[in-house]
Amino acid sequence: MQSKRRTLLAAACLAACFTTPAAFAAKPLVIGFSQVGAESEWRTANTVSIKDAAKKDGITLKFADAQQKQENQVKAIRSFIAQRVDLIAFSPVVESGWDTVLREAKAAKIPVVLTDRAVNVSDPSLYVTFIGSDFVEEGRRAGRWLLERTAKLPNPVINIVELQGTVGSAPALDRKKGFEEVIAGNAKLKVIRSQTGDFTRAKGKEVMEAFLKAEGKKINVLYAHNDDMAIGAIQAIEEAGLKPGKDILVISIDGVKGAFEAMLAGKLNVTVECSPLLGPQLMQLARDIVAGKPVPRRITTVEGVFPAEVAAKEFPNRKY
Ligand code: GYE
Repeated sequence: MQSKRRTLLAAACLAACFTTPAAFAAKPLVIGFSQVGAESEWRTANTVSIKDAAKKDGITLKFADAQQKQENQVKAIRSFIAQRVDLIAFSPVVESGWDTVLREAKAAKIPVVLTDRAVNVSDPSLYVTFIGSDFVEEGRRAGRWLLERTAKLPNPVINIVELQGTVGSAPALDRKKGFEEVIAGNAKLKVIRSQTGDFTRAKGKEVMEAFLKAEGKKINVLYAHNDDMAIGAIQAIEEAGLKPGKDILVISIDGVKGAFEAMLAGKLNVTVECSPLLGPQLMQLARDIVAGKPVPRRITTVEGVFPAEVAAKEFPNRKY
């Protein structure tokens, strides 16, 4: 009897103790986020989405910009581990070379979430989940648009130049792969030059200038792995006295406002959507993971394709 009463009292006290405001006030969640850099309109929108979502949810965000260098990301992750953040999220600039630092995070029992880009690691338990687009599918969508667009053209051969994203990055590897997979079935379509433009406008322009110098009017199509490189290349095409969107078909990926403006000006033919608005989902995931809830291993962003013909109608709806 006595001991039963004591147990009840203890239970009441426990409940009371944990419901007093001071004891209950949960500490705000702390997330360390290592961003790739600020190389494109897409990236800027992604950073804004993550910062805004953290602020809205009362989450403390420690944000580090790696300026497109893996070594800076490794340093940032180590510093998040040292600060004992609740969760680490990062968008890995390249796919490989993450095993060591992710093992350090695991040893410190800090969960890791990948956003936007994937990694290649030997042990899949080194991260909890990956949220982002299916880049191979984006490449396929770009390829399918080209197949359809060129199906009726009389040209015996259609020469394509490709501006790749950052060397070794998931979107560059996958967008190349998906596109190649689709056009492989059509002997008319040939990639005659393919080089990296590092996802930036300046590099896109520079490399397109070199392509034009080498191949001149032979080029029928430009496939750029992101809008920024396409926008830079459009300038190079115009400076060479050609009409982007007409003399050279221009295909790119992301769907940023700059791409819609280029489509409205008749200089870009299509953009394949890749959404950077990952912030709200990331915050929700972080809360669930820290609370011990199970989360899916892969969360794929839902996206569309926007050809120039729908640009005017879609433009007002664009959020980035
Ligand atoms: O397409 C590009 C950016 O990883 C999906 O990185 C992202 C890519 C995006 O620089 O514009």
